[in-house]
Amino acid sequence: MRGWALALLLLFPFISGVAIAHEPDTFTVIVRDDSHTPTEVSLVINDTVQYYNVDNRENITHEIGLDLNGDGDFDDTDEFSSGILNSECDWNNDSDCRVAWIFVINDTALVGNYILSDIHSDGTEVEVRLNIALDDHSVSAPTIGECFGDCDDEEPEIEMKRSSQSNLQKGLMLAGLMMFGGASVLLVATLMQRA
Ligand SMILES: [Ca+2]
Repeated sequence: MRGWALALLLLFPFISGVAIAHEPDTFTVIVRDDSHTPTEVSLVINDTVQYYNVDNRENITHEIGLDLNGDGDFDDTDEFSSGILNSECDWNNDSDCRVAWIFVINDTALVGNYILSDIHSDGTEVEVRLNIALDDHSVSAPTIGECFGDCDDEEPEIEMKRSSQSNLQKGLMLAGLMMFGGASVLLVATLMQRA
């Protein structure tokens, strides 16, 4: 009898732990020659997303990742990628060959909304949207008097991390900055004239 009680006591933390924690989900994305199905995945920390390559065109491989500086590779600071994804593998002769990218989201540093790139070996690029949020269950409800909804200024903004900002966009940003700088100089000059 005492043994049973002890066993229940030992089991209880596990049972209650399972009840509270978010059940990790696994999402599968089918990687085709011109698109992904689904085109966008939203998940939370501890979930897994797997990108499964079914593009069986001859000699075409895929690589999916975050190309922050848009230079066509995934090797720079804060970038990450799937590595090369083939459509089929001969694992007897090549044990490193991969057909799927199994991305386990286990780091809160990954939270953010991503526009990843699927860069094909022929240079074609497909946009891949991946949204990673914190597990809602770990966030307690606001206490009375605190704000619900969009009246809260302190709501942390979800960071957008985008692959491959084009040179045109960079040029436009630079032009904008230069115009702003020019306007500031004019303003200062006008104020000094008045003084
Ligand atoms: Ca890069």
